[in-house]
Amino acid sequence: MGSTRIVGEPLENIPWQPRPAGDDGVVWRHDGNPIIGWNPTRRTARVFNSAVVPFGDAFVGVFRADHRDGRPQIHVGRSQDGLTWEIDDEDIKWTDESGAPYQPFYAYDPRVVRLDDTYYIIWCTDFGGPALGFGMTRDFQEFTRLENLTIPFNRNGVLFPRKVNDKYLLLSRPSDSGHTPFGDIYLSESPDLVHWGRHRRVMSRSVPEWWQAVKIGSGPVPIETSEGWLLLYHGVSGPCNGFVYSFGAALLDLENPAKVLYRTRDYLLTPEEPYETVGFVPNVAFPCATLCDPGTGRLTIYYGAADTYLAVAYADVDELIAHLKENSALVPGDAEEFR
Ligand code: BMA
Repeated sequence: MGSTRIVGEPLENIPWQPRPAGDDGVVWRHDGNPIIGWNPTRRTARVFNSAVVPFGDAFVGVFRADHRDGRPQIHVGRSQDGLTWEIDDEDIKWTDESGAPYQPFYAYDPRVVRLDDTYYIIWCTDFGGPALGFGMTRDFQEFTRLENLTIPFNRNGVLFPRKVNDKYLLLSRPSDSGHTPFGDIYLSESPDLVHWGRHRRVMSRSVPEWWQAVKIGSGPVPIETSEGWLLLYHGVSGPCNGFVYSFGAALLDLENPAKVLYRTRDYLLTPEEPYETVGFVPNVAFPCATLCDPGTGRLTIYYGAADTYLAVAYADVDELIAHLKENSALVPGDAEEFR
């Protein structure tokens, strides 16, 4: 571990493989990818863009699972090693705050963040159009649905893992009702996780770097480091036959995360392997979660591949941040607060 200090609890059992000899990438793939393949449970056809967190001495996940009727739902799964998963065949059963049962019509692309002893789940939900759904659990057995975080249209949301200047912070990506040929990352703050305001545009798509020229969206929960908040995000390019989803990283100012300090000029990972380039939706690498061990700087990235598989990649936080600083390209507006 080098000079970057990472804030977080030790995670000595983090899934990990060293960079293979001859690989000079900042991010490298798990050699057993994909870790979840077609038809993982009786009801589900494909598990992909999913969230993983440490839980006790093992791991728990909230998985995007597209059912065989084609509709996505979110399911819980458990793992001892973070790589081999037992996924529930049933979707999460919610009650609302009054105790009444509630089920979203669809639910996808979950992110999970722990704040104190509560795990908050954000997903894309049906609210007369896609919007950010919100709920909580303490034990991954009982789930309480909370007020939606946004009005439509918004499909990508993630909370920071602590309050900053006494406010909860949410990154999200306002969009439209279709496949959205635009999209920037915004920050909103809240005193109570219910009322959101003081919106800021943080980062916009980047016209010169074509891999992120169509739209960008925040990925996993930002990681607090001495150099800033480390954010992985997906970037989309638009060749003639559809979108291509890659991912990169940014560092946001610790005290004012509306300010971008550095941002990858080149993608960190783009679809290359068969499980990324061939599937239900070809050419998608879509990160929704990371695990990080502050002691070693090991970073394990969970990403959906081709809207079909769940895959894992690895990085070293120190190397990633050094790479970011040396290969950064901000776009106009990035290092300011866009109001
Ligand atoms: C986005 C979301 C993601 C998906 C991606 C590629 O709009 O629906 O869940 O991975 O498209 O299909």
